[in-house]
Amino acid sequence: MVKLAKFCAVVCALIIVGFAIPADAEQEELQVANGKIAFVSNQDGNWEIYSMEADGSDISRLTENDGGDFEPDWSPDGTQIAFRSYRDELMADNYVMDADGNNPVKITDSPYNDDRYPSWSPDGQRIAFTRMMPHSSDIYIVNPDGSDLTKVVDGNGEIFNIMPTWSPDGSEIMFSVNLDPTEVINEAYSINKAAVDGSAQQRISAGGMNTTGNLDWSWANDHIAYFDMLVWGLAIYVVDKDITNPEPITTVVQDGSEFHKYPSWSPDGSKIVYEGTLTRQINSDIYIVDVTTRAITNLTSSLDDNDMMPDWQPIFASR
Ligand SMILES: [Ca+2]
Ligand SMILES: [Ca+2]
Ligand SMILES: [Ca+2]
Ligand SMILES: [Ca+2]
Repeated sequence: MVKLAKFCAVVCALIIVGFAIPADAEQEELQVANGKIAFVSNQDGNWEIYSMEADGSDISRLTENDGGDFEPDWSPDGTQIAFRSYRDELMADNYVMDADGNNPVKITDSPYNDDRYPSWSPDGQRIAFTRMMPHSSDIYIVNPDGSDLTKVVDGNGEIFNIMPTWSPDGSEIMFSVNLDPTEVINEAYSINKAAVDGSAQQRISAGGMNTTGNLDWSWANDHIAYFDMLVWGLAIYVVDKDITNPEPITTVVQDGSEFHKYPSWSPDGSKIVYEGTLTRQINSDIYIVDVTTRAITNLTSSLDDNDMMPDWQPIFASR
């Protein structure tokens, strides 16, 4: 009996291990990890996009031209970056380039409109963005090669719909709605959601949420990071996808001198990188906050210029 039990223990273990290893290995290969951070800086005189390691080291310039380059957003496989640029026109268009800055391609072309806030879908097949007009803005979705441009949310000449972010399953977009840009009172702003074809649009924020956007929906933990305008200051908040129970992640001195904005989740959902200007600081830096411990790290304290609009690169590592 003892021998049989031993034999069974060995064989059963082999069977379990035999089946378990390939399945686990496959899952581990698909594990998303935190890569580099892309950001915008004027350290070389013009607004350019840079990348750096998540500890602030190894800064490398990815764009070099006389027009402003803004709002980098990594593709979900971490190989490309979508961004807004004024390199060709007075009114910005959206572009896609490789992670090292090579092969920039213009994907929108609107001579009389600013195209802003490009946001990559989780499957990498589509990019949502905002087309600004004098009194409103619309949300469009386009392929990363510029084909198949589709308007999905219409501001009807009176509503600003800005900064789209995608749900983890890619079926919905969430965006910030601003009824009147001159109005900074609660009810002027809301967070809305729609299916990717623009149908089923609904307001999901309760009255009183005072956000101008910068929404970033985590595909790891299904929560949304955004900034909230407190009294004379901006702080980073996290909220569940139904926009209930907002939780402050950073705190600011509420004297109008401290601003935290442009939050971007780490791909593993544990941290948020953001643009911060602190009291008595004359230029902005890139900060990381650990969502659990609230520990804060300044990645660009050595850079005497404005460092802003960070976005965290997803990479896929087998552990
Ligand atoms: Ca530039
Ligand atoms: Ca992003
Ligand atoms: Ca344009
Ligand atoms: Ca700085």
